[in-house]
Amino acid sequence: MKIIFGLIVATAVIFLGYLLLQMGGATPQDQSVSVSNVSIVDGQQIVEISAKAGYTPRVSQVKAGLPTVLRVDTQGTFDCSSQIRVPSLDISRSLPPSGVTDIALGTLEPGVLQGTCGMGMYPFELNVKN
Ligand SMILES: [Cu+2]
Repeated sequence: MKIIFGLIVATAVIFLGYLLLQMGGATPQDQSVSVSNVSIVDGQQIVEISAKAGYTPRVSQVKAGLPTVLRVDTQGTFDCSSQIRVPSLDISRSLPPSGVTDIALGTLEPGVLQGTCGMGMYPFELNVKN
């Protein structure tokens, strides 16, 4: 009996380890920080993020003092990240299931600008620096 119990425990541990590996493999992509998703064109700063089951990249590094556009890309997005909000700027927009939507953010002050999906479940942020 002890051997069988030991085998069950060993199998469970291996299975859990496998699950953790799978989850670990998925996170680096989600948490990628500023992979040059920000460009400045004609004095206007464009921040590109994608929306599908959350926002990628989660954190973007942007510059203060420039007119800024949040460019949100959706591709078969039917979850609640298709409703995007930036509460401090009183912005709430519905995104098409697939396409690109530009949202003017105005000129940003230094600080952290927080955004979320419609329900406040998926966060993203713009780290605004001088
Ligand atoms: Cu949500």
